[in-house]
Amino acid sequence: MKVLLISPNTLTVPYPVYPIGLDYVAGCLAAEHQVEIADLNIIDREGLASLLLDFSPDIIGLSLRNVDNTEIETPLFFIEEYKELVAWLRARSQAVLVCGGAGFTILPQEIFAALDLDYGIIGEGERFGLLVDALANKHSLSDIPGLLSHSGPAQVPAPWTGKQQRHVPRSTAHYQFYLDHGGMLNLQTKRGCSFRCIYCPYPHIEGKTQRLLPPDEVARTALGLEQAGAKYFFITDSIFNSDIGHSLAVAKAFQQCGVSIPWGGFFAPLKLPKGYFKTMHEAGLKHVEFGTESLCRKMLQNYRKPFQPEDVLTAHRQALDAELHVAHYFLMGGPGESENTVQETLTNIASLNKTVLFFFTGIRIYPHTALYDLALAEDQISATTDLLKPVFYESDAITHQAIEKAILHQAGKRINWIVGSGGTEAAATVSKMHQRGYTGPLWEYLIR
Ligand code: B12
Repeated sequence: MKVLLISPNTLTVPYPVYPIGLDYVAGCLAAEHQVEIADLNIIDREGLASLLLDFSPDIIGLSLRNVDNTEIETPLFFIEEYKELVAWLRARSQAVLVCGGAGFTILPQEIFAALDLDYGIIGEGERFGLLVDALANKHSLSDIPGLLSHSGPAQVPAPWTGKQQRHVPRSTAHYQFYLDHGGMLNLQTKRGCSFRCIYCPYPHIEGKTQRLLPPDEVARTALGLEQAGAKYFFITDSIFNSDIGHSLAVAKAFQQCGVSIPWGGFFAPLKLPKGYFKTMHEAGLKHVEFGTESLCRKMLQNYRKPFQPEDVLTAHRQALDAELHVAHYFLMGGPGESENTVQETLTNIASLNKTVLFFFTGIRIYPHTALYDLALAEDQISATTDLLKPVFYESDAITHQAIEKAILHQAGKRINWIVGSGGTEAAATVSKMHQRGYTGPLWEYLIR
């Protein structure tokens, strides 16, 4: 079979993100199939039309990562673009159209209904290999877990336990766009999230139990990407330090393997062993992005975060002591948020020195979360509410506009307080810096 995998994600906020998911999808295909990857950051419509003509794929796999930008004040919604792309592909190709990806996994039925697709695969993309084999051999598709089709909905599949292999393309052309726009490629060291934060779809996307990749395998992939020109890695794990021992083992493997470029990722401000960040720093860690969400004790409890405000301050200090660049993300407006809880967070933020703060002031309601159940019980949504277009939770004690006003008031002229991802203005600055050869996430230039 000839398989064309397409990444339609051309969003440049906060910077262009390499479509790592498709490397895993390509890696699961049996050797007898031919595979091409078309990344719409690299190839334009004219190029894609030629590829469709020359390669003539039997199956097209579409990676649907982002549904929207989850920003209440400056919303972007991508489904119309995907709809247009699917119609465009249908007009030029007879190929079977299959969709998957993180965004798709959150709202599969809704996206399947909105786009003219043949199949959708919920969850990990490794099942795509089963579909391709079954279609090639005209076998029944009924026992492929998580496969959505016109003959019916699919169950959420159990975590993939078969072979999982990242296909790391050798041609530099495949990466050049990312090398020219910040030099950042990405790495996964494990799948799954066992935290229970009420608003978060990650356990649904990746599974609730953690599956760890062998550290030496991660390090070998990292070295391959470094040799292909990467200047920086982002570790895409939901929370890199949720398994402290594994994160340390990965860091050690980087050192043993000779990985020499800097890297960063998402961390939780948990209680950490002494010297944790120092060891990480020695292995190349440069940027720490803490998913702090609130500095109000009651709100952290309401969100079911596994840490307290004092843990945040300790982890922050430990990271600074290890000479790392530190950012904190805040998610405000959840159940129980009020003027008082917002003020508590803003007051406690004063203790976070030398940092960048990203504020999101509305929480998108995702299915399969405790926030969904709560919004249902509070009649904010009904069982038939279409959540494809973002619906944000409303606290009955404060509006998201009032939260934003309070943040902006407290921020004053400080440039290290950013609401959302910074929008088009930040994207333009990032793009200029990339043109001048700056690499990495770049928020470190805003640290105050
Ligand atoms: C890491 C991450 C980031 C990092 C990325 C850094 C980097 N250099 O890679 C940063 C912080 C920059 C970021 C930014 C944003 N992110 Co983000 N991010 C993630 C996260 C945690 C992991 C994504 C990832 O790479 N996973 C690892 C890879 C291997 O998995 P994968 O791509 O999902 O692919 C697997 C499957 O999905 C599937 N698959 C993928 N493609 C295909 C195709 C087919 C055909 C099939 C069958 C299967 C398949 O197979 C793969 C292997 O199993 C996810 C949440 C999550 N846990 O998934 C959010 C997530 C993807 N992000 C999200 C969003 C919204 C954003 C932003 C728009 C936020 C913002 N306002 O700035 C931006 C967009 C950036 C951009 N340019 O696209 C949302 C998307 C959902 C939505 N509402 O649209 C998610 C799901 C988080 C959430 N809110 O729930 N993000």
